[in-house]
Amino acid sequence: MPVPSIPEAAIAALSSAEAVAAFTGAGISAESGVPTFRGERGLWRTYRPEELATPQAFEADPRTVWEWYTFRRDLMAKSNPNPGHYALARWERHFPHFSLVTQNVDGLHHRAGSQVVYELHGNICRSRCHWCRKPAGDLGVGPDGELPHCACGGPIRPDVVWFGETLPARTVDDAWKDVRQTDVFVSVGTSSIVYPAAGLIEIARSAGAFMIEVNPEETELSGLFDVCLRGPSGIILPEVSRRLGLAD
Ligand code: BV8
Ligand code: ZN
Repeated sequence: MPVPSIPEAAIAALSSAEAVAAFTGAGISAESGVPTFRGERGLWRTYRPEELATPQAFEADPRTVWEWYTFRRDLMAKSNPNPGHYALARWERHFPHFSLVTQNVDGLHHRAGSQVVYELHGNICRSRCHWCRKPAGDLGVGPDGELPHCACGGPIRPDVVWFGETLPARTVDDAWKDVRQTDVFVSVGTSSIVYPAAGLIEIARSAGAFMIEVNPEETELSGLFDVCLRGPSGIILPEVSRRLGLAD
């Protein structure tokens, strides 16, 4: 695939930036083989979000919800970070202040070497009690199919944020504070549909950041960006690194 051209304005903004914030969605993991949520071969095509990624769905049918998460955990265990993840891990070491805010639950940013990752929607590899929130390692469905339970009697679930659930307060505070102060905001691989996460785009814009979107397609909020880099992040982000003189 030919490397799309990167406008000089984007390189100039990043070259002079003290603080850069990257905001990622499922699209950055697409080239790792992790299906996106809403795309052509998206995860939701097989299931509807209301059916599975909600506390009501879990309370009504924990086995089906666990089957979906076990399927996704197995998928993610077989997936590896791609050049897009590695580029952002490199940016963390390069920029004086760098923040990585992700909607993804696949843990691929950590596996690519990013040290500080704000996981707004949790992490699918971790589990916790649905009642007392006690962490439960990476517990899942037992070998003979028994569903895991906490000592308090509560059902154990994946440690992700479901629709209708609030995001982790401390992570939100830290991420929102960084985005308010960033010089450049780079949104990568998100359809900008899910809130409050997508609200970060408007926050960065109104804080005066230079706005860059990396996505092969237009999104609901593309109009808020100064530069839209239309292509796969696994190609575009390493090209931006090259233009910034960041050897791999
Ligand atoms: C909340 C974890 C306050 C689980 C996820 C009714 C009641 C309550 C709330 C709501 C409600 N109605 C609406 C809401 C708000 C709701 C919401 O936003 N709904 C949407 C659907 C409209 N939000 C919430 O519920 C949030 N909580 O509001 O709490 C509250 C509390 C109580 C009562 C009232 C309010 C919680 C939202 C978190 C949900 N959890 N994930 C799990 O993973 O199983 S969301 C899920 O969507 C993932 O985290 C995912 O990351 C996220 C966003 O999707 P994207 O990442 O953007 O992925 P998508 O597939 O959409 O797009 C991929 C993009 O990549 C595309 O643009 C594509 O073009 C691009 N792409 C493809 N290939 C590439 C690429 N880009 C670059 N390179 C490539 N190669
Ligand atoms: Zn418990």
